[in-house]
Amino acid sequence: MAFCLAAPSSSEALPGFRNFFRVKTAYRTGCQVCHQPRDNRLTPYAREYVRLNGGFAALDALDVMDPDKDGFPSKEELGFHSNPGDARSTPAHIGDWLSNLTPSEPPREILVDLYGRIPPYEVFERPLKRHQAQSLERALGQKLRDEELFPVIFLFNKKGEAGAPPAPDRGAYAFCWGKKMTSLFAVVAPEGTLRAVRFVRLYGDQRFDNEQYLSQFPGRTAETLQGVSSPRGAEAQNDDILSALRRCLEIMDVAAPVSVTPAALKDVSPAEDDGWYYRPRPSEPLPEYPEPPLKPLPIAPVPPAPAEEPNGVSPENGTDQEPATEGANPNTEDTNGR
Ligand SMILES: [Ca+2]
Repeated sequence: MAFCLAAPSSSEALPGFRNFFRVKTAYRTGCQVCHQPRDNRLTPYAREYVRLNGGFAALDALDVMDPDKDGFPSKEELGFHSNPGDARSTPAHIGDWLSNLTPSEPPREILVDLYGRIPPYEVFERPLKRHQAQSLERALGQKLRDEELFPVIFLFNKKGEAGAPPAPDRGAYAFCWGKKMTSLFAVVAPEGTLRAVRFVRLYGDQRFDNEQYLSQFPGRTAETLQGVSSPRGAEAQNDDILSALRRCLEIMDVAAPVSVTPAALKDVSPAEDDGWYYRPRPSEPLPEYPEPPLKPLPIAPVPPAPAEEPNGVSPENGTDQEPATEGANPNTEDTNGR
């Protein structure tokens, strides 16, 4: 069995991070705020985000900073949909970084490793509700990170296969936030036990990414993760990994339990939900940049308003204002194998 440090595609950002950032911007962005498109290295914006220990507090602090040193504070850039992580993108020349946004994807190489191919999958994206987060924190005995409030969960083998199992495998990214920042992908079988764990990115002790270590995970649950033994001398990093995985499994169980129904498989914009989510503070008026004029934003147009019923009530609930970027992506079908 091959274990590898997966080489993420140039567009990859962990989907949870991207959704988290979307709460900041109120529009969907690409991964290039935080990753260099050429080699996936962190941008100045992301390096500063990490240095500030992430979360909403870091985003707030970054508002008044200019990490890409293009002369525009991040908050101003985001107001104009320019990229605060790329000096070539400014309010006057935002570039095309918001075109061709990719949908959230599971790690392809890891799926092939686990299943022998990329199985059909659905994506479940819904922020944790406040009561869900609070009960999780009580159960875990620790606070969730801000980024963890925006889980992205993949449901495999949900449909489209003859003889597909009645309940899907579920998969999600887990992220270790610590001295050795590391990301993993965990797949859980319908009965609630781990099917496999793989590293997406591993920094620090490379002995974690071997069969001896990873073979300890199948069959375990959040409760039995502590039995996973560490490479000698790397106990602190092992604790970080197990803690991140435990939170990931608990979040998965709360956000997308095995009984999750197709009707729930809807991408919900955080702005539509209960109102407790982070909102950027009201901003001061932005200066004008008349020369050259701002181009139309390169994002998918808002779909035409639905026809009104005779009673004047829209047949849709009318709250989903998210541009249909993902559905319009020609790669979606290939990605999902549908
Ligand atoms: Ca800037």
